[in-house]
Amino acid sequence: MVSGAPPPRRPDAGPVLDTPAGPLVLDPPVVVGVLNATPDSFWAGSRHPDPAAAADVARAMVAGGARMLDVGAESTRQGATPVDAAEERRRLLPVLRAVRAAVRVPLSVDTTKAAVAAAALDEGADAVNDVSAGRFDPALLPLCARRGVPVVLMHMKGVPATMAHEPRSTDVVGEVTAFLAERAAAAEAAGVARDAIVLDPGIGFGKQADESLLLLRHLDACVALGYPVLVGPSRKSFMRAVLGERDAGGRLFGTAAAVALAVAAGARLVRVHDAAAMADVVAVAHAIARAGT
Ligand code: HH2
Repeated sequence: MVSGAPPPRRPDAGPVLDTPAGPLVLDPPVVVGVLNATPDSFWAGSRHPDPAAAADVARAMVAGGARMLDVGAESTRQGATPVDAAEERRRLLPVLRAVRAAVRVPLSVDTTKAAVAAAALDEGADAVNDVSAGRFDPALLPLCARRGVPVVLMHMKGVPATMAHEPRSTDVVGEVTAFLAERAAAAEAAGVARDAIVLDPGIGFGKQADESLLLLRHLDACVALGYPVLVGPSRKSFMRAVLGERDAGGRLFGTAAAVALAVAAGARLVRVHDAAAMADVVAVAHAIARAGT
């Protein structure tokens, strides 16, 4: 039987993000390709510190269906050593420049530091992806407000260096949704436009594997906050709970499962390492979720 109406969506759930590169329509959901200008990101296949090689990867991701790219220069993997703003800029800017020259899609910069974000916006980045949701650097949200760019606000418990040892939550879904609502309010109080805010439950960030599974299972609770939701399950270690102790290289199909279910639950953006493969997954999952509506 074909069911009637699609699941109710709040009218303010923002189907478009306005970026300096142009409007980014979030329906169908957007594949965000990950490009890391790092020597130490958790998935070796995402490390592209050489600008020319990064530009080639960016072109290939866009040709494969990525409609946005996220460029970072500081790993946030569990146990990562933090880098200072000068080192982060030194890694990031040549890669960002090369990627900007190579593709037209919106680029976000994956950083928690206002100084790095400002330099990236000056080099042509269009959005900021802050895994600390504006908590690590109080200048970051006001910067996004002044520059009029979208910002991704992500939930993380603790800091990357120690987050593997965070205590379990008794209600991870409630905790994450309350946090995201509070950070969205903080962003709006800092002057960020409501329709420039994207929320992310932060898969793997200071969570046990089963907590990440629960957050994906109940992604509708994040979607119900009324902002576009981004999820980043790509190749992450929460899949160990299901797939066993294989490394990130063995988690492509597990990623596909997480991406498909996230799209069915209403995710508007998926941040992934394998853009072309996940573009197909998103397209089919979205078509199934919308069939008959
Ligand atoms: N995950 C990573 C980094 N940034 N940003 C958002 N908004 N959501 C995520 O899930 C997310 C993120 C970790 O992935 P990656 O960048 O590939 O690894 P590393 O931090 O080791 O560079």
